Amino acid sequence: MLVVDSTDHERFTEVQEELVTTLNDSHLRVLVVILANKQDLLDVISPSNLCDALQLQDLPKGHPWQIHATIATKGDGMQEAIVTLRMQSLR
Ligand SMILES: Nc1nc2c(ncn2[C@@H]2O[C@H](COP(=O)(O)OP(=O)(O)OP(=O)(O)O)[C@@H](O)[C@H]2O)c(=O)[nH]1
Ligand SMILES: [Mg+2]
Repeated sequence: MLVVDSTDHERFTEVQEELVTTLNDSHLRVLVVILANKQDLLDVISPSNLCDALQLQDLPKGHPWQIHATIATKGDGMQEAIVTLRMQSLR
């Protein structure tokens, strides 16, 4: 699970690079669940624009991923994201 501060535009490139490095280092082909967090704040990137900013379509080896809009401080979107991860771990 990767939690991204959706207001922190300056760091999307750094996040993208870290994600690719981590996946390249790992032999695991687990689902990556990305939380586009802080969706309650002004000047946020939307989940679909975050997909583009993180170049999720081009992850190494066609790695499976999902993105969820979240507001961690209110719990919004968290249930869905965690249910998805649990279902994946039971497969
Ligand atoms: N409004 C809002 N605040 C949040 C949300 N999720 C976390 N926070 C708050 O964000 C703060 C932490 O911000 P982060 O960006 O995680 O951490 P940071 O201190 O900025 O550290 P770095 O970004 O790693 O440098 C805490 O005060 C949290 O309560 C959210 O969905 N909405
Ligand atoms: Mg921050």
